[in-house]
This record gives sequence, structure tokens and C-alpha cells, in this order.
Amino acid sequence: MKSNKPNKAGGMPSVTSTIKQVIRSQRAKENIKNLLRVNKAGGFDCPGCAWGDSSEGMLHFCENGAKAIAWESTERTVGESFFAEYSVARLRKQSDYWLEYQGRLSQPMRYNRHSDHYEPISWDEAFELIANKLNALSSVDQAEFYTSGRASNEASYLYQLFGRLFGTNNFPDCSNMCHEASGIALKKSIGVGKGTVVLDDFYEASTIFVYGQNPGTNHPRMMNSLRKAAKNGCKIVSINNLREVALEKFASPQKPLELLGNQSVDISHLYLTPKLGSDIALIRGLVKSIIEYHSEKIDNNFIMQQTQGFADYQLMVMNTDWQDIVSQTGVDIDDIHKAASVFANSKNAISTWAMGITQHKHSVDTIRELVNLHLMMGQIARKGAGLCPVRGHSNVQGNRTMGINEKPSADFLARLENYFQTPMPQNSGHNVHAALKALHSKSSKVLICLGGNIAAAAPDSEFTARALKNSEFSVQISTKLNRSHLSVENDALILPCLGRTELDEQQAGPQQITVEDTFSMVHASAGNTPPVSKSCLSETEIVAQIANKTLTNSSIDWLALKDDYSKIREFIAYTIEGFEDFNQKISVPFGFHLASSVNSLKWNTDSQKAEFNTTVLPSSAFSTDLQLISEARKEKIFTLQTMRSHDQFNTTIYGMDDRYRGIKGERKVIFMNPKDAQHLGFEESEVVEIESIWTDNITRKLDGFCVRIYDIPSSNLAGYYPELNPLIAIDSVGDQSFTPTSKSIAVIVRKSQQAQKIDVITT
Ligand SMILES: Nc1nc2c(c(=O)[nH]1)N[C@H]1C(S)=C(S)[C@@H](COP(=O)(O)OP(=O)(O)OC[C@H]3O[C@@H](n4cnc5c(=O)[nH]c(N)nc54)[C@H](O)[C@@H]3O)O[C@H]1N2
Ligand SMILES: Nc1nc2c(c(=O)[nH]1)N[C@H]1C(S)=C(S)[C@@H](COP(=O)(O)OP(=O)(O)OC[C@H]3O[C@@H](n4cnc5c(=O)[nH]c(N)nc54)[C@H](O)[C@@H]3O)O[C@H]1N2
Ligand SMILES: [Mo]
Repeated sequence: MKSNKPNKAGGMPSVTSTIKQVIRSQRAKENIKNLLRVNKAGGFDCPGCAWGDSSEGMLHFCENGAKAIAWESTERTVGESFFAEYSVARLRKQSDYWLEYQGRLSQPMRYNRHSDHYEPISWDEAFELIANKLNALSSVDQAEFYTSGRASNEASYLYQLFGRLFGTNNFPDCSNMCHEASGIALKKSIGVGKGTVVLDDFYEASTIFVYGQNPGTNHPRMMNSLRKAAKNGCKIVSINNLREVALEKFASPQKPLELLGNQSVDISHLYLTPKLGSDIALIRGLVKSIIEYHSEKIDNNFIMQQTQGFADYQLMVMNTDWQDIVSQTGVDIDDIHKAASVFANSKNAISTWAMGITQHKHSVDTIRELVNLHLMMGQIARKGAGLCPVRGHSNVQGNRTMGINEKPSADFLARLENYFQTPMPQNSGHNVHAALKALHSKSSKVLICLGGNIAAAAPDSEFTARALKNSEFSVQISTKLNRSHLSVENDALILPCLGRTELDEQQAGPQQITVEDTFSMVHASAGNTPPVSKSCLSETEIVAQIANKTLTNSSIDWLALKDDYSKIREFIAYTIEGFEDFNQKISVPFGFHLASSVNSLKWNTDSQKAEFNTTVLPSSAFSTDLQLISEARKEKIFTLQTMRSHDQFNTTIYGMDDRYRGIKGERKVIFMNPKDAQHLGFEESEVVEIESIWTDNITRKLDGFCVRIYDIPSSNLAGYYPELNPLIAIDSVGDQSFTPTSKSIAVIVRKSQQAQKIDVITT
């Protein structure tokens, strides 16, 4: 198998890539200054990911954070003359990369369906139009308020307050496609839907299990923490169906010896490669192995005092056959025993996970199985031990804390009602799945998006595009042009907003916003680059202006809130637990920690104890229906995962390379095991079509993808999101979470009928 994969991650190529991005932004001077301020006290929060900040060292950015910053802070702009030149039909033919590369949106625009062009509109007219459209709806639940995880605490708090005062809980958000399963599982098992560790715990841990995550690309600052832990003797166990190079060897770009010499640090002590969606079986194997061979290490005191349901769970584990565990995971039984022994013999253990765990049918039960393991061993609620879902978007966790939630808790609603002396809607609202279905069937009519790119991020691209086009009116509050602006047929607005790097000057002076990272640290962020255009407004101001115009009888002075964000923080301080004295608390460098009830051994579950979850091991990554259909087919059925390349941020494509996997200049690729390729008679670079299987009669097919022979378990495939999203049926969602099963799609692969040429774009 020929491979262009590097033998380590980080190092000099990361530095070269960072410099290239900064130069390409055409704002090199500002962006060098930006990089020196990122993730520092008094600076701004990196929009690249939600990993926590450290006070160590001089430079607090990584290669991919630099890409995100340089991509946002560019000289190029998209305004009136651009939209006069390009009709929407013409723009639709462009790639996602091309669309965003045109630059920052710099002027509010309204779609004219007669000319098929976006045309300028004034801010006042835009706000008036939104108010009129919302107030003309026959039911408040015909409006959908989507949020992407970059919105600040201030903007998202105002947004949910506005939506609820308008009358609905329809708050679909990117979490529904991301860590939803983590929130649900953790809430059920331990009473709080967030992680239980802080950054310093990583340096106290004697083992860290990293499940379904590619931090070398998606959380490169986490690599510095893993590197430091590994150097201190912590045993890192990686569990991933691909051998991600950063989890094998990493050279820190911030350590001169590793940068200039040919040195690197071995990260993983053990690396298991289970088949897609089989982590629940693998974790059950770890538990079974510990019960059978290390029972003296089980923390019976913890189980007795803090938990409930262990006896039933233990019985279920003992009744699970080793044969099922081994055949489902494809992992050698000795390797499962080795990993179990590492866990059992660890003083302190942390488990981290991301999308490789959350985007499957059985994700909620998988995460609950992982919690079972930690509970059985008492590896939670103490220093150096616990659970760490590694969040994606830089403020996605904060959004939820601020109330962006289609199923708000009764306690949260009561606090809002009490403070604002107004009734709040009590019924459950729409998540992304329900919102898209409602728009598709035209029962919802208005879509407002605070950031993001729902058209490309959501599954079943054709269904999603139809849903968005069916909306009578849509509003996209965005920084860059993307596919969501083009999925329009009726009336629509693009409202250009400031980004994280930019100075946000309001009546009361320059404003700061706040965010919450994956460790529940809340801190301030303030940009200082001059805004790309005078016509861009802050997200917070846009939301306040919409609320001001729409809620004509409101007792809240919305415009005063946008003049001075500390007034919004006062609302937050009164209505959200843990935010008392909010304005004072953020004056401290790196902010404050929202303490977890778990760490004081308080379990806010039904039983007031941590709960073991007892479930029969599912027989496959798919639903039973799908399994039957798959088995009836004569062709070989694969499980396909969609993932990120090293050159993208979600639907934002920075370039066409995936350096750590040895891919250059292409994105329409399918990674395939050499034996599977041989079985199908495929060679490296074979051009193929991929068809997904689902229980409806709709054909979902993509052509012109190129096979890359790769070290991946047999019967598994991998490729990139969002190109493969058309294959994911809208109803193919995780149990309980409704998260699209983006990492377990049943597909068939055939030689291409047309042998189209694949994409090669030089960047
Ligand atoms: N540069 C950059 N940074 C980002 C993002 C970005 O796009 N670019 N996106 C941000 C966001 S919103 C998020 S949510 C995070 C995403 O961060 P990740 O979760 O790291 O993102 P993915 O690329 O989806 O990678 C999933 C990983 O899980 C593995 N995997 C897939 N299925 C399975 C499985 O069944 N079992 C196991 N054990 N492993 C599996 C894949 O091989 C891959 O390594 O990153 C955030 N940070
Ligand atoms: N098949 C498949 N689908 C997936 C995934 C997968 O792994 N596989 N991952 C899922 C995950 S984890 C996530 S989180 C979602 C992501 O879904 P989203 O959050 O909706 O998508 P993004 O690509 O992050 O959004 C990019 C757009 O956000 C806008 N933007 C950027 N910065 C700002 C800002 O500061 N303010 C505002 N207002 N707008 C801004 C820009 O216009 C840009 O085009 O996708 C999901 N979809
Ligand atoms: Mo995400």
C-alpha cells in the first residue's frame, strides 16, 4: 500500500502552513497581531475550537486556529457589485471553497426572486421586514431560530430571550448535529450534560482514553496537553477506526527542539481500531475484562454510596458473549484485555470523545456505557479523573448554558418568568431534524439563522435544500457567503456581522463578549482589528434590533442592551445559575469556572444517584430495518463515515489538502481497505459511484469519487463532510439524540458509470 502519510504530526509543516494562511489573508500585519492576542487575557477567544486556555508559554494558537483567524480577517469583501454580477443560479454552481473565498459579507442584502439576484437593503428596512414577516405568522411556532456555535453568550442569550418572548421554543442548533448525544447521555447518567474535568486534570491523569476524535486536526491545542501528559508518563489509549498520525507521534510547533530537530513525542501507549459504530461493544469488552480479571480494582464503595443499578448492569455484561464483542469490533481480544488492564490499573483515568462517538445510531447508549465504566471504577468526581466530551465550535457549550435549547428545563423557564414577569412557552420546540421537516412540509415558514451554514451542514442535502427553499422568508446572519444563502426561492436576507477578531464599538465604548470552553471556563473575548466594513453590525446588535422592532409592547429596552453588553450580563447574572456577579467575575484573566454538581457528589438524576445504564448490546451499527435491507442486497454493504480534512472548518473549506492523511489537491475521495478494494476489483484512484441504503424508496447517489487505498478496517469507508452529506437520509438519526448518523451510513460502491474526473483545485 503506497502512502503519502507523514510519520508525525505538527512540526515545521505546521509552521509553514500557518505563515501561508496569514499571507493569503492579505492582512498579514493585522493577523500577526491577532495571533499574538489570541486566547490571552485581554485578547480574543480563538474561533477554531472549544479547547481550554492555558496560561503557559507565549503563543496560544495552533495551525488550524491561525487558518480560522486569517480566513475571517481578510481584505476581500462581497457586497453590492458582487451580487449584481452573480445571480443566485450562477453562484450555486460554485464550490463551497469558492463561495467563502470571495471574502467577507459587507452589506445587508435582500433576495429578489424575479431577478434571482441579491440586492442592497438598508439595515432599518431589513429589521422592519423581519418584524413584519414574524408578526404576520398565524402561529409563533411557524418560526425557526437556528444557532451555530460561534455566537457569544451575550448574543445567544438575547436571541433565546427574544425567541421565547416572541412565543416559541423552536431553537434548532448545530449541537443537534454534534454533541447532542453527549448532553443527553451525561444528563441521564450523572445529572449534568457537560464534562466533569478541567484542563489541569489532564496533568494529573495516569491514563487518558481518546475515543473517536482527531485532535491533530480538530483540536490541535489539545495535542500540546496530550504531549505533556505522555511525556509525564501518562498512558494514552487511542480508540479510532483510523490510525490518525497525531495520535501516534506529535512534534510541538512551539518547542524549538522538536520543531527544528527531527524529534517528536510518542503519544499513544496503545491504539485500537474498532469498526465504525462498535465502540459500545468495545467498552462493554473493557468492563467485562475488568470484571473477569481485575475485580479487586472495582470501586465497591463508590458503587454502593453514589450509584444505582450496578447489579443489573453487571448481569447484562456477564451475559454478553465475548464472541459478539470481538466480531462487532474486529479488535483482537488480547488488545481489549490490554486496554482494560491499563484502565483498571490507573490511579486516575480520563476519557475524552468527539464526533466518532456522537454521530451514530447508538451514540447515547455508547456514551452511557462509557460512564458505566467510569462509575464502576470510581473514576469520576476527583482530581485527574472523569469524563470529557471535547466540544467543537468555540462557544457551543455556552450557547446551551444561555438557553439555546429546544427542550429548556422547567427550572430555567421559571427563572426567566420570574425575572421578566412574563409567561414563557412550555412546549418542546424543534431540533434540526424537526425544523427541517417542518420547513419541508411548509408547516414552518420563517427561518432565522444566527451564523452557521445549515444547508451544507445538515444531512440529505437535496431534502435540506428543498426545506430551505420552501421557507417563505429566511434570514442569514453571517460573516461569509455560503450554500445557505443560495437555497432560496422566495424572500431572504443576508445580514453581515462582525467576527471575533473585530473591534465591536458601541455607545458605551468598545464591547467585550464572553464564551464558555469545553471545561466550563467562562471568559471574556474582545477583538481589536478594525471591522472589514462599516456596514457590518455585531451579532448582539442585530438580535437586539430585530427584537426591538418585532416585540412592540416589550418592557425590555433592547436598544440599551446593545449599547452596553454589561447590561445583558446583568440579565444573565439574575437568570442563569452560576453567573451571579457575572460582570465582576470576567474581569479576572481567564475568567471563572462553572462548578459541576458532580464534583461535589451531587447527582441531579431521577434517583439522585449516578445511574448505571443497562442495555442489550445492539447487533449492528445500523437499525434492524436497515440491517435486513442490507442483508437482502447482493452487493457488499459498507459502513461509511464522513469526517473533516485538515484544511476545513466544518463547511468552510480552506484548501484541498489533508496533509496528515497524505491527501493532496482533492476532496472527493473514499478511503478503502486494500482487501475490500481487491475484492471489488478496484485499484488505487478508481473512480466510483456511491449509493446509500435507506428504508424509503429515494435513491441517494454520488458519482466521481476516487478510491484511496488506506489503513481502515475492512467493510468500513471514510470520506469528507460536507461533500458526502447527500447520502445521509434525513430520518437516519441517532436513538434519543436525533443527530444525523454521519459516521455510520450504509452504502454500496460501484465503478463509476461516467468515470468523471475528480476535483483538483490549487489553493
Ligand atoms: N480545524 C478544525 N477544527 C475543528 C473543526 C473543523 O472542522 N476543523 N470542527 C469543530 C467541530 S464543530 C467539531 S464537532 C470538532 C470535531 O472534531 P472530531 O470529532 O475530531 O471531528 P471528525 O473529523 O468528525 O473526526 C472524527 C474522528 O472520529 C473517528 N471515528 C469515526 N467514527 C468512529 C467510530 O465509530 N469509533 C471510533 N472510535 N472512532 C471513529 C474518525 O476516524 C476521526 O478520527 O472539531 C472542531 N474543531
Ligand atoms: N456529514 C456530516 N455532517 C456534519 C458533521 C459531520 O461530521 N459529518 N458535523 C456536524 C457538526 S459537528 C456541526 S457543529 C455542524 C456545523 O454546522 P454549522 O455550525 O451550521 O456550520 P459551519 O460550517 O460551522 O458554519 C460556517 C458559516 O458560519 C458563518 N460564520 C463564521 N463565523 C461566524 C461568526 O462569527 N458569526 C456568524 N454569525 N456567522 C459566522 C460563515 O458564514 C460560515 O459560512 O455540521 C454538522 N454536519
Ligand atoms: Mo460540531
